[in-house]
Amino acid sequence: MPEGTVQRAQGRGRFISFEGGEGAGKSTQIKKLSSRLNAANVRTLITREPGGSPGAEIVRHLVLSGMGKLLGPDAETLLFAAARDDHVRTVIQPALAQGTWVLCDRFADSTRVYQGRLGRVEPAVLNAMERVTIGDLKPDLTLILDVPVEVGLRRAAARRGNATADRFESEDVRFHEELREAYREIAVAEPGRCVLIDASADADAVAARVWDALRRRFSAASTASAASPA
Ligand code: T5A
Repeated sequence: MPEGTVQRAQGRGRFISFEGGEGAGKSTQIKKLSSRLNAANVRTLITREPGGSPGAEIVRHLVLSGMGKLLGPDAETLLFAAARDDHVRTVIQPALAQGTWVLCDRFADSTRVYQGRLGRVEPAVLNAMERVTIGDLKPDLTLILDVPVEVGLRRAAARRGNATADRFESEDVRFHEELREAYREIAVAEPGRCVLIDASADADAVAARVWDALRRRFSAASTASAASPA
């Protein structure tokens, strides 16, 4: 979108989460979006889950090492919730309050998909954890990057090089297929918040689709009363 059509952010910042399977290109797109928003005079914070705050980064190390898997899906969900609680309180909320746009690599949808759909953790448990950790905080926009499983796993393997696959990358192909399906279902169920982005093209083409989704969601015309990218 022409940079001029994005309004300068005023008041509370916008909260944008990126979701998708392994190697979908979330980190790559977050960096590109941040640069473009900064060029439009929008202050951004790039962060991630699990992690994003000192306390949550410790939990990240635990879960990605496979420790959470040993404890079982319910306990692993509690670990993600503990990390999110710290991250939301100490990083996300303060940044939004200062008018900064928060670009978050994964958020609560990841728990819904990985622990809920794949780990079979009860929705009641997930709802209770969300009440505690995020309360009313929902992303203003969630971009779900969608790629065929083999493409995502190939990208993740190429980026990893000789390092060992982490706890979730090492799950089988059926796991990743179900993961993709679960994300597509969220996009259909919550069209007001989520946009499904075909992320199989080259990174610049995907970045153009991401920008277009932002323009549609936050342009002056569609958000007359709110702070918009702006
Ligand atoms: N998790 C997380 C849960 O189970 N529950 C939760 O509540 C939360 C929050 C986090 C893991 O934790 C799980 C989910 C995850 O398994 P992570 O290390 O943060 O693990 O990994 P991911 O979030 O999966 O992210 P990845 O780093 O694997 O992938 P990205 O960020 O989607 O992809 P990116 O940008 O690093 O790109 C991967 C490679 O592909 C290239 C890049 O250069 C890079 O080499 N690439 C492209 N190549 C071609 N075309 C494009 N369009 C490309 N875009 C990127």
